[in-house]
Amino acid sequence: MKQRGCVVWFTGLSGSGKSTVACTLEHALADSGKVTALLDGDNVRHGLNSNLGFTAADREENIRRIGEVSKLFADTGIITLVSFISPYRRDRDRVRERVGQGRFIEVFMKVPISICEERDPKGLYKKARAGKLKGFTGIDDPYEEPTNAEVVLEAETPEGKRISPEEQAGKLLDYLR
Ligand code: GGZ
Repeated sequence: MKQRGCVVWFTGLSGSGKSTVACTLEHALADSGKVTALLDGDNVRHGLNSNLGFTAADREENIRRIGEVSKLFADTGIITLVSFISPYRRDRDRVRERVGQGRFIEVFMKVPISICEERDPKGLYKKARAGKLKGFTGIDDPYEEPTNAEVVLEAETPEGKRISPEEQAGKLLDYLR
């Protein structure tokens, strides 16, 4: 039977764990025989969108193109995992409309900037704080939190216990099922 395509759209700050969870989820889906694709900065910003930077207009165009590509993938029945900051609500909502309600699953990585900054895997927060990197999301550029995300993934329980990427991906898998 043909599987039903959809777009699982991860949004959140740099360092919030979007790509890690997307990758973990992709492996779990592949293990159960699903056909998936993963779009993230590594395969899109270096190719299709290599002419775009981080101004508001460029981010908007980045998300628009990714939205169109993810729709094409989903239309062919692929479970398409998409991992970009996508800081503007309006841009995400446009993709939701294009892909179609019910096929667009917005996943909000609700991780406080303090945790993202502590992780800082590429040292970008440090650079932004030092004024060496301008327009960095969460520091001197906006991030608009989703108000209608289908799934919200947090980094810690209310008691302060860390939630692993495997646990986060598990919650998403339950939702997708
Ligand atoms: C935010 C930036 C910036 C600025 C470079 N602001 O941790 P990363 O490195 O791998 O994730 C960030 C990535 C964000 O690209 P997106 O395509 O997801 O952004 S958007 O959806 O807003 O278009 C970060 C790096 O690129 N990066 N400069 N100024 N992140």
